[in-house]
Amino acid sequence: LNGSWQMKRTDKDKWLPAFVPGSVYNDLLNNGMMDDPFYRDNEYDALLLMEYDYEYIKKFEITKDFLSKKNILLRFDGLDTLCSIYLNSELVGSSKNMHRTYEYDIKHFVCEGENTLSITFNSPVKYVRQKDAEFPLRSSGDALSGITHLRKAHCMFGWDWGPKLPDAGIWRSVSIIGYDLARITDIHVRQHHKKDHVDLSFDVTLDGIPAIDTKIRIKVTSPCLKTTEIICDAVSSKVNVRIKIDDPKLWWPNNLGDQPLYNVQVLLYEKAIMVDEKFFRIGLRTITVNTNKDEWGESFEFVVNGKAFFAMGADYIPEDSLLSRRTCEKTEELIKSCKLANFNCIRVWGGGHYPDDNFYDLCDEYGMVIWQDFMFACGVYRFDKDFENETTQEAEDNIKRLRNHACLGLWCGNNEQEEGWVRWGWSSQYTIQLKQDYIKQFERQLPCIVKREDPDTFYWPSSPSSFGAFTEPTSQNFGDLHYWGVWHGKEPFIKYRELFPRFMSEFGIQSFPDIKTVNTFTEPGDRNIFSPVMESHQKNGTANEKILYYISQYFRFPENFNSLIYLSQLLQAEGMRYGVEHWRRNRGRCMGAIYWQLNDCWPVASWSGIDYYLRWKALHYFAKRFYSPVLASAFEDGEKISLSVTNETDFDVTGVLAWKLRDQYSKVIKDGTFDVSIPPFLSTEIAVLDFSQELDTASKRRSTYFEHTFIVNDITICSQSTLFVPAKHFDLKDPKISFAVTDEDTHFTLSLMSAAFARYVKLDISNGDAIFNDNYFDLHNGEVKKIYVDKDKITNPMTFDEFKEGLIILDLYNSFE
Ligand code: BMA
Repeated sequence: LNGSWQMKRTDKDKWLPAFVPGSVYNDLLNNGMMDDPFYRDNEYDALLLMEYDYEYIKKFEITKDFLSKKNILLRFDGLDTLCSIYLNSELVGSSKNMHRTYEYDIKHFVCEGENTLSITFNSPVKYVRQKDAEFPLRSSGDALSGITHLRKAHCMFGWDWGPKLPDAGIWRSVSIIGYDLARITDIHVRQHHKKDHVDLSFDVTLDGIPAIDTKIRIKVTSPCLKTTEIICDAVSSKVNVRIKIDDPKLWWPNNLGDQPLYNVQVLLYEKAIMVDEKFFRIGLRTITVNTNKDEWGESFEFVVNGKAFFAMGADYIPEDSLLSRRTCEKTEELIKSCKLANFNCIRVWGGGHYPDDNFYDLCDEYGMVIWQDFMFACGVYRFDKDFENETTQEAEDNIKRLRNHACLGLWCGNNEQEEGWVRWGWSSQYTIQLKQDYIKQFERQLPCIVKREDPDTFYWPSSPSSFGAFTEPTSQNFGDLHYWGVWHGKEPFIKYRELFPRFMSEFGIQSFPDIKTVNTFTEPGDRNIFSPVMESHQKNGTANEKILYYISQYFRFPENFNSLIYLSQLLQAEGMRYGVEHWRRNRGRCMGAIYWQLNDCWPVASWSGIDYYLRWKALHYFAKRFYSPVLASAFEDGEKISLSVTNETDFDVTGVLAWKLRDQYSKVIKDGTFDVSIPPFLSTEIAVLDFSQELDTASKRRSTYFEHTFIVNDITICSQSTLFVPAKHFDLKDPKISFAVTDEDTHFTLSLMSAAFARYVKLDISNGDAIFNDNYFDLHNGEVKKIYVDKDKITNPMTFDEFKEGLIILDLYNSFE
């Protein structure tokens, strides 16, 4: 029943054309009834539109043949949120949970010929306001009050990076299902890995009572197209089928191996006629989280196929505040960008909605292990019978939908609830009953459901947590940690180096999005961070002040608006680098660094590394380097530099670690090399170099930098410069960057040179968007740096001349006067 519908505000008469799946905002926009809520500060008018109720209507035909089916169901993959459903003017049902799928028996409501389906959506804003008045519950300070009463993506009501746009509507597919005897409702695949084969166990659930001659056929096709198949009788509504897979091709996280996927087809036959069919893919792997006692406390590490690996990635939020604007193509671009930046893990944060199937399909394909929060975040919930029932069904729906995915690594109860009870004063604000409700929900209900529906996936009560039961949720030595002293607490980046968490699941620094992104929502007069429009695209009240504060700590005062954006992105990227490199140097003790946050849901200043238009900020380019499987990093301490190599691969890495001490014109003052061989999955300190003699005056410290490169098989795999003073105090000289561009078959090649040390060289094109193989890099006088741009990574196809003309180069020296 997707496609064209009609809609109207219930207090108006005029019906408007509508599109399903979609949303109220989407339809109002398409009908010219509202302005784009992302533009300037239109958001506030859009919010007012959600004070009303909206009705959707569709007429459709039912044939005599279809009507004769014994069972006819109306299925909704997603309804947002409070609504009543009428078929031919009779109430079929109502729903109040955006995160669930609904099926209604409509056999007795449908008729032959024309039928009318109508759905009325009630104002979510009025609902939460009323609920909050009846029973006030705290939730994120940046959102409307009362939102934890409603099972609707919390961040739709506002967040510290998100607008208040609590849209409504039919956000996923609607369909009618007709069948006579049985249909497949669910398939659970479990894997038993043996020495040389994998036993797959399929639990197939059928709806209805299978007839005597009902059969199930399961076909599993390997990546090299070898099919193994079994046909068996379906004697009851629960059927177990086992298939042995010889010579299994194992699935691995990105950079640890390939992601072979097996096609699975489950077919249902009645009297030799195929009546239902399900198709999906699986990856053969075991995946769990190890929590073993050790010298520091307890480990917290993902283990795939018996191998513990260091998780590297970012926290994911909903991709679009207007759900109708999300597309498979955009999701693919996002996940591809994660792969390009060497991610192997993504945490789906609990304040949004459960992503679509295609998100998980892509994570299967690109090797992203998913830390999956249940959708509860930063607020107090009232766990009454009704809420328990809703959340049980919601958890079951989503676990069943996602549990066969290769990428699914962990279920987590919620985001920051346990921390909220322990550290944010909730215990003194709320009754003991509500505190007990927390335990009931996250330490009894959800783990029980996970154990029942997906016993092979690890359950973790909260992020962050240590032991559960309100016991030191933010301990460094147990479980995962969120750390916000840097940023919210304005601590310096080096503070990260004092932390030794077992798994860092959130830490972040804000920045402004690219100027091209800013241009999409501003008029020229708005382009000042304190203008009303820029402030309304900055949802963290004190963040602009913090960005300026951090700039003052590390950089000089920016020359203009564009330089301010550039510096804000460098701050963010450098901050994250400080943390990640340190935790990777401490691999073993720490086994994950997931920074806040991967993406944006609208154009905004935020902690994201990729903005709403999927433009990479400096952070994402930095991530590509600091998440590189083999990382050579420098730790500066006064005039000393410690060099380490971290090997997150399954093979020995042998190479040459070369270093140079250079002046600001890149003249080499001193240099050296180390032959290095690092065993798999290990981090080692290679050397500590002391330059106190060479750097005995402030002026030398301000004009000398350290460069290191790691070369494996004649290929430079890491290259980085380190300063001995904050960048603002470094005596940069005009690098007078020059370049040549050549047009190769599939890419443009840039050859860049500089007349002095050039710091953080940023490449961009004004007439499109491109992903460069490297960016925000340093140039050393006397060396040519080659940069490649795949032509297919440029958003709009362009000629060589257009590319050359559009090229923009910025560097630190040119960011201030
Ligand atoms: C974390 C997240 C979000 C928030 C972010 C930045 O705690 O869980 O709630 O957006 O901090 O403040």
